[in-house]
Amino acid sequence: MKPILRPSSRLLTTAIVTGLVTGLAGLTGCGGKEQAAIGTGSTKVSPGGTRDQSKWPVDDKSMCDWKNKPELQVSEANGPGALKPNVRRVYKVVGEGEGRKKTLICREIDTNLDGIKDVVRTFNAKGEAVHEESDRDYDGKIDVWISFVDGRIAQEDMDTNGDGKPDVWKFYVNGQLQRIRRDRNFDGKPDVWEIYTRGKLERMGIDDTYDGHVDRWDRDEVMKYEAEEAEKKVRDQMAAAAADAGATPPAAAADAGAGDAGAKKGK
Ligand SMILES: [Ca+2]
Ligand SMILES: [Ca+2]
Ligand SMILES: [Ca+2]
Repeated sequence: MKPILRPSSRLLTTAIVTGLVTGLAGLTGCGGKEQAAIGTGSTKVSPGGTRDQSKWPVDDKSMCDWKNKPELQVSEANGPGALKPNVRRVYKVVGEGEGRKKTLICREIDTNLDGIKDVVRTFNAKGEAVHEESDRDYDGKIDVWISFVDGRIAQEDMDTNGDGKPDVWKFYVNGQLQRIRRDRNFDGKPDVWEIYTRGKLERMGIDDTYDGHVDRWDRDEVMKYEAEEAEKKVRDQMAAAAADAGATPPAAAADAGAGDAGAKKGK
């Protein structure tokens, strides 16, 4: 009845979010590829937020530092699918009179259109991205931190267990993934080291005793890990599709006995 956009399926939400990514890529103007900073099409709503765009909260949990700073200029814009502004840009004004110009220093977006900002990016005087923080699972806590060098992604830290501290560290050189460190027991220290060549996992070192030293470098481990990840992805996708259809995930049920994934090869 109401003329508002109400995503009724994960597919539609994904389409909106994808549209947003596409829209954003054109906005950044920073040489390198736009790192996908957008959620996975989750229908989750951040604390204090709502999918009803007519009821968005007054406090959007801004992460740009602009309040009480009259020297800064703020612009609000509607991204794709947004009926009210969900993109905020903060500019610094430099110079006087004719030589006056404004530089973008911070941009923040409400990517899932729930009225709460969930990704913020800062820029240097050259207009290059410097740092980004985002709440990709929309639980109200930052879980991804990205650093840029010369406008290209250099490091991405991620919190996968929701304790607010990173446990996956990804390192990039010239925009390409080189290394990943993982902290499996969440003690703040890495215990898996992965080496990538041309974006593909090449070697993996495992610290089984959690003393900070690699116990084994394992190529087989790489194969097993990749097979497990591939299977997990398929299972997640099927479960998500089944959940959307309002049915019991048949794939997940049928798959219950297939825990010994290692032997299976991806198709
Ligand atoms: Ca949001
Ligand atoms: Ca989060
Ligand atoms: Ca963590």
